[in-house]
Amino acid sequence: MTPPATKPAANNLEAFFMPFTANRQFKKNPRMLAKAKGVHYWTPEGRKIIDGTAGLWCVNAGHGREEIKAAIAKQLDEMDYAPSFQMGHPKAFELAARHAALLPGDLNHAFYCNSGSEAVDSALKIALAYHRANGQGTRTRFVGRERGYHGVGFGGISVGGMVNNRKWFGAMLPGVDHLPHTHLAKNAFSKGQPEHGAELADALEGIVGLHDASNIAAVIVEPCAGSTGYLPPPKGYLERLRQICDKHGILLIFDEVITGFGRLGTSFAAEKFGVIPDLMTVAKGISNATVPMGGVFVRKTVFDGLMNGPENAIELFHGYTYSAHPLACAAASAVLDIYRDEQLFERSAELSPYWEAGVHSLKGLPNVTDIRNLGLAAGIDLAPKGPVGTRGYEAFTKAFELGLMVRQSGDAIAMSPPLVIEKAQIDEIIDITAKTIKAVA
Ligand code: PXG
Repeated sequence: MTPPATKPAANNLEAFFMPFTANRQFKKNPRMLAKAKGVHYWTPEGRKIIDGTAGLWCVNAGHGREEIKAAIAKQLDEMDYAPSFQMGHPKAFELAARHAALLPGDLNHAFYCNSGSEAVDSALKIALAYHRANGQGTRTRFVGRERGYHGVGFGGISVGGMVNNRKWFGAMLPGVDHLPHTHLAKNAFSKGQPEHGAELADALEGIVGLHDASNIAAVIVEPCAGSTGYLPPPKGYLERLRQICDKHGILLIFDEVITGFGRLGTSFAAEKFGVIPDLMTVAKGISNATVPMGGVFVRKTVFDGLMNGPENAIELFHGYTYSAHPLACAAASAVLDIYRDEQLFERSAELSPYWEAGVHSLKGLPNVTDIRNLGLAAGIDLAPKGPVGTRGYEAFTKAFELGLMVRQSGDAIAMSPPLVIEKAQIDEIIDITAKTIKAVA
């Protein structure tokens, strides 16, 4: 059948199967967004909402950037699509060279895909292929972390540590262990990196003791856990993880889908903490969320390790139809220009103390049991009220009603405004958050 001539009524919400949403509840009382510019959204009725979360942690340079629009339009005029399998187009190579120049240490190769979930699956596969190419094909196990979020592919949920994202889906990757999460009660209300918990990284030694390093391919962690409600790494934790991985020849993967591209006041968390992973996954801010894009940044040693067969052999049997899509590459390159010209990573660092003071001013409000921050993001824990997530959901909907977009994870709310936010707008976010917390008491 050809598509029907008539369009369905504009208010027919039935057909769209919404992701990560209570479909029936939403469709009874929808929250719609119709327009975005700068750090604001507007509802179809014209109500203005301040974007406290940069969309879903992704619109780092703010909404409606003309420069990105122009770059995408120009690319669309020139060439809409080109394959990247045994073919190439200049923008992909240019973008990879620019990313390599931005990356810390010897991370200097870029593999592209279309989302964070794909980036994670790609990184896990690159790790396996690398070990096999180097005569260590027994290294097939992965280590993730409790409360980790690595997207929704089967690889990502296997190494991830969010129970609701795992419990429905049965079969997962075999051979995965999890480090303990780093949320310690004694670190409550820490400003920036918490003092306690570096020793939690030592659990990796236990896992090595159980399976032997010769069976372990890689460890994957978010340098600062995002989705679970924002957990900055304890001081010394990432350094310790790096040391243990080095000692045992285990690859370290940083999932920087949220921390990449300025969120922590540096290009990447790897730069901020001075800890260089072997592989880094990115998405979101890479294209300012205009065209879907993800990537895996690969250290020279890992890339070189894969380049050791005959020259006519494909080194990695992996890729996507839309790997390095020309529109995504054009957008990502324009985004890099904005980050550079407007010094947005530096701006994020400069605003961080103001942001920190703002979010910690919420201490003492009813039911606030912890506040965490690092860079331009924060997590606020609220004491549960009845089933887990009840108060969190109330806070999320109340904030939206009061004109602020936040994220909810259980009974925590997370915020991560666009890096172009002004101080007065931070004040507004804090003010509405305070009103929200009081309203859900
Ligand atoms: N890794 C990390 C660290 C992420 O935060 C992904 C991978 C997956 O990316 P894609 O592009 O496949 O969604 C993510 C995504 C939230 C929220 O509310 C977080 C994400 C996505 C949607 C909502 O915290 N992170």
